[in-house]
Amino acid sequence: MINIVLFGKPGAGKGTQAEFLKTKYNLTHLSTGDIFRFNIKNETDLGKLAKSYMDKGDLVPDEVTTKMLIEAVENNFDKDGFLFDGYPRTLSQSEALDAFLSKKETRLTATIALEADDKILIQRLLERGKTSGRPDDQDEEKIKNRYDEYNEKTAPLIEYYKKQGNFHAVNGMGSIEEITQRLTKVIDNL
Ligand code: B4P
Repeated sequence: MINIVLFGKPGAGKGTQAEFLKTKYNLTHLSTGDIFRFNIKNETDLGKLAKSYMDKGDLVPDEVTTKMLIEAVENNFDKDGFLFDGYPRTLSQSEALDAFLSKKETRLTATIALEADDKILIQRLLERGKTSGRPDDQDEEKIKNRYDEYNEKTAPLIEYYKKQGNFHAVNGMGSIEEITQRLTKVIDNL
């Protein structure tokens, strides 16, 4: 199995790159953001709860997110591995994922971070906000809050994964195709 975490700030291109990588490497793509948005669209209880956090640019609580992610993994053991997009985002989520994968007698193969300047990322999100209908993409204050959440809760994971020896940083600036090529090079060498 090959299990990859795509890591990065909001708008870094995790979802964009995952679309290509999941097909090339026959991986189950699990985007916690997409699963939440699916539940919001269908007005489920989980969706209503997630919406109250996501609309403000806050992270959804760990217990809720981890339970949902583990259920999604359990139901999708039919491909060559997993591409985790937007999970984990906190230390508690990383520990929960490691413990769960170890119970399943597998582990993370790599955490790959897409790195880009905040200015460029904010521009991407505001651009997407014009058409996406996502409240968290439309307002600079909410976007700023998403970056504060990232800096406080998600950035510490870089050290966590560096210590595990499976962290790879990739330049996330340039065309979508250029970035795909950089990611492919890293994955092919794992
Ligand atoms: P996510 O859905 O994960 O979204 P994201 O951080 O906005 O996006 P991503 O990095 O995937 O960017 P994308 O490719 O779309 O999270 C949304 C919210 O859900 C969170 O704020 C949180 O509330 C909640 N949530 C999700 N997971 C959670 C967790 N684990 N714990 C708690 N809460 C959680 O790219 C963005 C834009 O840039 C697109 O329009 C794209 O077209 C464009 N783009 C991408 N690459 C480009 C490039 N190279 N050049 C130009 N434009 C590019």
